[in-house]
This record gives sequence, C-alpha cells and structure tokens, in this order.
Amino acid sequence: MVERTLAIIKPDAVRRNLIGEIITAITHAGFRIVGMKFVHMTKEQAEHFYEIHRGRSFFEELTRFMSSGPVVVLALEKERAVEDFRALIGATDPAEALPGTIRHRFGTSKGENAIHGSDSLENAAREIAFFFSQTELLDHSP
Ligand code: DAT
Ligand code: MG
Repeated sequence: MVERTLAIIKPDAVRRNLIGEIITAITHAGFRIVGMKFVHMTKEQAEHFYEIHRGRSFFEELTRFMSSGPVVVLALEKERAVEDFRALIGATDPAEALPGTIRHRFGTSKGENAIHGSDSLENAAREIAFFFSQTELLDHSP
C-alpha cells in the first residue's frame, strides 16, 4: 500500500550542512517528496510535536534541541513508507544503527541523531497534519 510518512532533518544535521546529502539518500531510496518546508520551531511547538514523550527523562533535552535551530520537514510517499523509512534511518542511537543508514552516517549521539521518522501510520498522519495544511501537500484534492 502506498503510504505517507513524516521526516525531519534535525538541527544538528542542518547546522552541519547535510540537508542536500540527506535528501539525496531519501530520494535514492525511492521516496517521493510530497511536502517540504524549512521551520524553526519554538520550544512550545517542539513540546507539542513530542507530546507522547512528555514526562520522559530526555523530554527537556529533546525539545530544547529540536527548537535550537531550523529543521527541514518532509512529507514522503512510497509503498510501505513508514516501515521502509524507519529502516533507512536506522536505530535511535547512531552507535547502534546499521552501516549505510542515515543515523549511522550522519548522527553523532542518541539525542543528536540527524533525522526523525514517524513510527506508525497513525502517527505519520498526525505528524504530517502538524506541519502541513492540505494545500501544501502534492496531489491534494481541490
Ligand atoms: P526515535 O526517534 O528513533 O523514534 P524515540 O521516539 O524513542 O526514538 O525518541 C525520540 C527522540 O528523542 C530520539 O530520536 C532522540 C531522543 N531520545 C530518545 N531517547 C533518548 C535518550 N535516552 N537520551 C537522549 N535523547 C533521547
Ligand atoms: Mg519515535
């Protein structure tokens, strides 16, 4: 089934000028970009986006980091997009991510791991709607 998922090129990767290389890896893996924007989230927006992690030990560090600079947000489309994109990015901790994955190539720590990918179809829909209105996505109905 063709699915959509949400990717975020995180502030560490943007600061290190890796936007182009990461988008190349994503498109070479067969994902079609159906929405894209450059965003600098406020702390409050980052807290809202990561609401499911509120109360976890890393929540403060995570939301401070995600609001520390601009990010590139991408809505991606592909057969089995959610599962395949998680495989492309690799494990949360870059030290545990398989060689060739985006986090292995570009992440530097468990917190600063270069990229986000939705973990389920349900969360993908919520996360895409968090950043994009219908008219900002390709192939929307008029
Ligand atoms: P993932 O992004 O692989 O889905 P997650 O949903 O468990 O991982 O956590 C969201 C983000 O929070 C993760 O990409 C990086 C950060 N994070 C998770 N666990 C952490 C930890 N133990 N220390 C620091 N940051 C952490
Ligand atoms: Mg997650």
